[in-house]
Amino acid sequence: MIFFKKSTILFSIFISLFVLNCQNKSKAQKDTFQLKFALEEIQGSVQYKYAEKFKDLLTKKSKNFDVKVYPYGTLGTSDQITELVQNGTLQIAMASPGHLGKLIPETQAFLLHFIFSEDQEVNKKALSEGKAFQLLDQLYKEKGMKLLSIFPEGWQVWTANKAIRSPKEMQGVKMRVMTSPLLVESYRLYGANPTPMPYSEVYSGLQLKMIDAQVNPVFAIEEMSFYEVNDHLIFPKHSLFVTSVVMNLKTYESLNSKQKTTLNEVVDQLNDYIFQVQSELNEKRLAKMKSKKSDIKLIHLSDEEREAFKKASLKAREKFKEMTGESGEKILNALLKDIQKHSQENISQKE
Ligand code: 6CS
Repeated sequence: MIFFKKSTILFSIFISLFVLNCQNKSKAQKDTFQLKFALEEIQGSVQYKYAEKFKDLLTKKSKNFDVKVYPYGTLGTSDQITELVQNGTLQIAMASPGHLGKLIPETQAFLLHFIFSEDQEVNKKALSEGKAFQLLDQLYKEKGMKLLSIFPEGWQVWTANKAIRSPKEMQGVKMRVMTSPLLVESYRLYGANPTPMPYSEVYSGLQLKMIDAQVNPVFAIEEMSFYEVNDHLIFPKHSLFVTSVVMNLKTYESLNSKQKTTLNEVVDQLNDYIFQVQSELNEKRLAKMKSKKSDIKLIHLSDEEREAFKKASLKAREKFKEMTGESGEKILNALLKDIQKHSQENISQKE
């Protein structure tokens, strides 16, 4: 069970910053780039496996880098971690649009429902190689961060204390969502009562019945034990969990061109690796949950059932445009175009 009190979080931030500061001094003397890499997820997660592999590949390729990984729970919430990257206390972090949308509203394009392909290979390509990535790079820079990568961590799945197969059954459900405002709008359109809160408060929120349901990929539902306090797992295939990897802009700019190339090569290499990892982890963790809780109820929505949610979700695209104006519209159009392009490529490759 995961449960962090606010005072515990503040205390661990204080301690961590103290430790980070001491490390900074000793590393500066050695003339090595000390990259402190903070995660929004705990040990063993998709983000953790990414960061460990990043560390392994980068430090093998170059003696200029030293990487220290800080899993979730050691430094603070997603918002706090992002702030620490912006101000240079940390050098690298995961920044998921589910929270980052408050700072860079355009990243909420990735939160829209029913825009991704059912073929995950297509989504992976559209996220990592697309025009949307290039457009977002500039927006991240304006917030003091270099966008290194965007990748999917799996389908979003609902856990709930009852079966939900239609917007009717979603009426009034207190659904915990991440803190980006578009998520609140999206679940309101389904008739739910969306409740934004940090990741660390979800387990106790479910346990104390402050919320009825939450949404996350399978691997996270298992490692955060949400299935212990919700007995229905509902697969609507309506949205993907997407994250971005960010670096403090000044740190990135202070690298020489060889160091930048090394870093970018590692990040490129990680795209295939992490895609494989998330796919395996989501599959294995589902089996693990089923074996630990044999009466867990799995519900896969039919095409017809998904269609009813899709219909209800369409207004969120207008909301997104209202929130982000022309720049958001450009990014959404680029993303949709890339998804379509890669879908067609994949279909013709299979023929
Ligand atoms: O639900 C959340 O807030 C979190 N879920 C995952 C899978 N990763 C990070 C994010 O903060």
